[in-house]
Amino acid sequence: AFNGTWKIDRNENYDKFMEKLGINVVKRKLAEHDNLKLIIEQNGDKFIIKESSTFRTKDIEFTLGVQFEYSMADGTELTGTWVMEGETLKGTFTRKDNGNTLTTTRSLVGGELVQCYNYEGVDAKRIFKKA
Ligand code: MYR
Repeated sequence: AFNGTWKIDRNENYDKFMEKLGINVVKRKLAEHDNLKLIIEQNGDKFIIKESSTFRTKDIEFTLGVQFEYSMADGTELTGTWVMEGETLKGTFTRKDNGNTLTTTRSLVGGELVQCYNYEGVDAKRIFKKA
């Protein structure tokens, strides 16, 4: 159901979330308009995600429940896992530099892909439309 090409449509509270992560204002302004595109291919428990944005292109592979590493566009490194709960993907990641937890979910709402984020009490959303 997550399979396909998803293009960012809008953000909610993303600036405040990035500020909490410690990302400076210049990078935050660029990141608000990063034209993020995700191509998601799910095969059973295995996912391949092709991420592209104004910052970079990156392929990510993970298996549900299996820990993997991910570096954010600003270089911050995370380690964590995605699991499926019902129809929702739930991710729990730890920052390698300070040990803090970043949680995220992906779900389909009215034909859109909604990714929610939480870091240190600040919530944000990024909402994608199918290309
Ligand atoms: C994936 O499934 O796409 C890879 C793993 C994603 C982990 C969580 C991503 C958090 C990104 C936060 C962006 C902060 C702004 C630079």
